[in-house]
Amino acid sequence: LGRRQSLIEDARKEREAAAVAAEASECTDTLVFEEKDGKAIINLLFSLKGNKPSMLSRTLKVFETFEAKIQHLETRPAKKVSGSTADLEYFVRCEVHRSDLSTLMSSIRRVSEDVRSTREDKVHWFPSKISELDRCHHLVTKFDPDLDLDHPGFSDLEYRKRRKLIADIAFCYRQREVYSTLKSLYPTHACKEHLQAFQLLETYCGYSENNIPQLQDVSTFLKERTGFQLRPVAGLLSARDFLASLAFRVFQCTQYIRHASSPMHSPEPDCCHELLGHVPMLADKTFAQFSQDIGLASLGATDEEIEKLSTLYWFTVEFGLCKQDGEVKAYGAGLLSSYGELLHSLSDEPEVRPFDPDDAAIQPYQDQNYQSVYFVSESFTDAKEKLRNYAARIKRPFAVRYDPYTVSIEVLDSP
Ligand code: HBI
Ligand code: NLE
Ligand code: FE
Repeated sequence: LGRRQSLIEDARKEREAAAVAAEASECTDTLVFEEKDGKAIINLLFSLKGNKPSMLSRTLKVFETFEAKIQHLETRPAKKVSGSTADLEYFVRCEVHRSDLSTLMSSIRRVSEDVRSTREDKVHWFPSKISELDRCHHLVTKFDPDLDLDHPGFSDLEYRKRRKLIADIAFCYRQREVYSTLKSLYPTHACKEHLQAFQLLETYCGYSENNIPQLQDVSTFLKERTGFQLRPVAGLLSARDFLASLAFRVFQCTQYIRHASSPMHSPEPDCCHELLGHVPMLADKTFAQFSQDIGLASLGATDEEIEKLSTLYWFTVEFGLCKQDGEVKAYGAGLLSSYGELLHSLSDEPEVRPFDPDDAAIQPYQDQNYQSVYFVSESFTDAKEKLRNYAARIKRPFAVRYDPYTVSIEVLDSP
């Protein structure tokens, strides 16, 4: 008991540290208005501590200390925030070394109040160059076996050590069970696009029950088929970051394997899920386009829209069914990587509705166990058209276009 208590205590401390770190990186990422040669331009709003005029010079001193070049300074009537006594707020536009940004921010927070970026009032930062996906690194910690007390592997120290090491041949054993059971179900349960790509992956990419292929080899294969590439990720990302990657045809792949106690279903993504569920589907042209379209629709979207798009993603890319030659087959990766749920989804237990983005985007779901509702599409082409129609109705003050030549996002009609 004492041991468990101290594990819980350690986990709490780590979680707190992670939250502080996440907040720190979050605020500087979203702050930057423009970035050039290691310098960042930021737009800040703050009010004075205790509404004392003398605090203004204290705050400006901080900018001086960091050699931040103030390009614009303005006093404005404060927006009334509850609990705040400030009647004025200050707007500063300045240029600062990117590496000083987070210390500058924490120093300003110490001497003034309600420090925020004007960006927070507008749209969310989103990547516009493929290299900026380096900034899409915000992990959702809820499935981390080191932090989540309910994680099936939480009290299994050996497992947690393995998760940290990630690649280990000892993993092959469970892989074999998952692999061979799923493979025997695919001919009757998987859509034909999956079957075809799976065959190719076995022939050319080292897919087999005794081998977990290298991410790079699989990525090269996909790139030749549909331009999708794989990139390693440590765990569950925020929906915003995960979807942004899809806009560039980049798929973020976990590399650890599910806990051996539940081979037939894992609540979180693992390498079985990515390699057996997602990769074969991403080898299909129409499906690849569908995936990128969701990603493009997510760029700069509001939190509400992200929630809807991620729900749409859930009921299509993860748990979608489709009609093929008069039968219903699975194309969702969450089904194709879980033999428990693959059987369940095509049994007569769950409710099955025709795919309609407006309906699917607001359907409540849980991510711990099998789904109770699935959506069935007429075809990928039909699903893609319906999604495009849905995305076109999302209100954004700009439009985005993906330029495949430069692998970057063009923003049109920027405000
Ligand atoms: N992160 N690594 C990873 N893999 C996923 O499949 C994933 C994610 N973050 C969010 C997410 N999926 C879902 O919220 C989607 O609905 C977007
Ligand atoms: N339930 C899936 C599986 O067991 O492979 C993973 C789903 C990830 C969203
Ligand atoms: Fe997935």
